[in-house]
Amino acid sequence: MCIFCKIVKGEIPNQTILEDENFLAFNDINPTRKIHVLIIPKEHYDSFDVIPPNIMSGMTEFIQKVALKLDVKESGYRLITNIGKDGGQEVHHLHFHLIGGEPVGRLVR
Ligand code: IU
Repeated sequence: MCIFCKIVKGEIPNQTILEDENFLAFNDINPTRKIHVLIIPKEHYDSFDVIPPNIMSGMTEFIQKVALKLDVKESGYRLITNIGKDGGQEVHHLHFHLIGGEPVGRLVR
């Protein structure tokens, strides 16, 4: 079973920010910004690339609630989802990184 599925089942502890029947938001174990939260569907999908489109509407609504709870709606934040090898994905259970709490900087090469 994948590590995020174990987190969903409560077999590995996490710092939960928000949870509902279908989604979970928890602090990244290795934060890169003041706020670094991972948002996942409880059901396992390897990545954004393979999720049914209808999952995204619930996910969008949930992410907006997470942003509200983190109080970053006014200041702004960045959402990232890494996909596959070139995308730098390390955990193969779909997750969005929500980072913020400070200016996160531009995407530069
Ligand atoms: P990526 O998009 O797959 O590269 O990101 C995986 C993230 O999952 C990364 O930021 C890790 O710090 C984070 N993480 C975690 O929060 N808890 C864990 O048990 C593991 C990884 I493994």
